[in-house]
Amino acid sequence: MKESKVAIIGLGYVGLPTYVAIHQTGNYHVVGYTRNQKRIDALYRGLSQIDEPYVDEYLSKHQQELHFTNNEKDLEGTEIFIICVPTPVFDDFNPDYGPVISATKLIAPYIKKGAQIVLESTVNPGTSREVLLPILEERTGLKAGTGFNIAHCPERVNPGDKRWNIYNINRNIGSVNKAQNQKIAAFYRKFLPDALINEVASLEVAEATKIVENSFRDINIAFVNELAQSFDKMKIDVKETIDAAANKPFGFMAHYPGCGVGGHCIAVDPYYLIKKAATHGFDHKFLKLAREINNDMPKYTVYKLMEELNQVGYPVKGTKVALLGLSYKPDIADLRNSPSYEILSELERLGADVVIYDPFIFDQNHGLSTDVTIAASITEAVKDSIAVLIATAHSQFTNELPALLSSQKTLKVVVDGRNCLEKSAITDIGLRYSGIGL
Ligand code: SAJ
Repeated sequence: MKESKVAIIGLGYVGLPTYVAIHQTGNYHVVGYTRNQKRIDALYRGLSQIDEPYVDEYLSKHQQELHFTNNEKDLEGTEIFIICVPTPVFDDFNPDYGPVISATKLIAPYIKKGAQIVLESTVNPGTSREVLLPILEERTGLKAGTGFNIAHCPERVNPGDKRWNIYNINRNIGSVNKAQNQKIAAFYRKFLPDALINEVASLEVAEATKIVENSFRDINIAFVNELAQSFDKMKIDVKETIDAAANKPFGFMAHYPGCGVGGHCIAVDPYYLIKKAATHGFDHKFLKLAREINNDMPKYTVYKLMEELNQVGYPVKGTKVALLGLSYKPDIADLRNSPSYEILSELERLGADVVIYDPFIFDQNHGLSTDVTIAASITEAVKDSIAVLIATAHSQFTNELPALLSSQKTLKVVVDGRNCLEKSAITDIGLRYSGIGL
């Protein structure tokens, strides 16, 4: 006899590993809800569409026991709801809680006394209490804390990471009160190692933790991005400097400069804190400055290209440039907030003749304008190019480019937006090389 019925709302890179982890205990009837019927069909065929091979393997092996649906009636009888939907930002960088609010309204009719509602999506401190709680109390007629619990357990999934996953990443969890938090923490310890689950004092501490850890990363990246610009002028190798500083056994954590900060976490989360603190009269000047520095890196990278082309007598206008890499991080197909798009629009603004290649972007829905040339191979992309601009440190680029570029007759310049090639390997074949701070 299965124990509680658990519903996972949202079946992306957070919801699916959570679904699998709970399902594989064999103790719960787990329902995975997504509105997208195509996604449901793919999941039943063992295609997770997230970069976690073990998930696809599990889905394929347990096809008969899975339950994915877009019929909300299937949520009937659920005792534990886990919301794992996206929390993007609008163009003005205000958080977009649309998906979270829709998910909350979806589950409300199925919440019975004693239910647990866990929000794993990244939100501003205060959102669970100020946004979710009123909706649920009003629509259920129950009181949070006694009728049901709201918990926040921020996700820490790192897309494509081969080492860190849901089974070995620590988790913080906070609720409307301590007794309820102990209950939901006990549930998490049923499908994750006990030691990973840390109960914190409140919803707000749990929400703030995630924003703080990602803002920490953003400001550290901004620090080395600013350093790279300063060291470019002083002709000091910033990568070598950071690597040397990193041999200090305490008090230093290496981050590296690049052509920009992409993704759905680091590039986005600081804005949550900036916006929330502003409503309480505090101005996060430092976080805002870090975001500005990181957002300027695509333009700085194109400026480096202009400088290098200038040295070989080529204007950007009309010059063929191979833009290598669309994904925001290496060896995965994830375009969200990728700096490559800013680099492309700056190159187009300057009139460059751009050809793009990314080994992970096969299908056509990459959001590029139809008149952009997309090469089918790296060889096709660099052929007849005067300049190559690397925007993503895909393994294929670091493995193949030095040899490939040595045979290119027209090539003059390599701008390495991820400092992923050895400078000498490029200059030794007679090409100009510019990195970010190298
Ligand atoms: N980046 C730099 N320099 C760095 C590190 C990253 O320019 O030193 C750039 C990357 O190129 C990328 C962006 O920042 O465009 C984000 O890179 P990321 O490695 O932080 O990757 P994300 O966005 O997938 O971040 C996730 C986060 N995980 C969660 O939110 C659960 C983040 O907290 C992790 O620290 C990060 O993975 C990680 O360490 O890989």
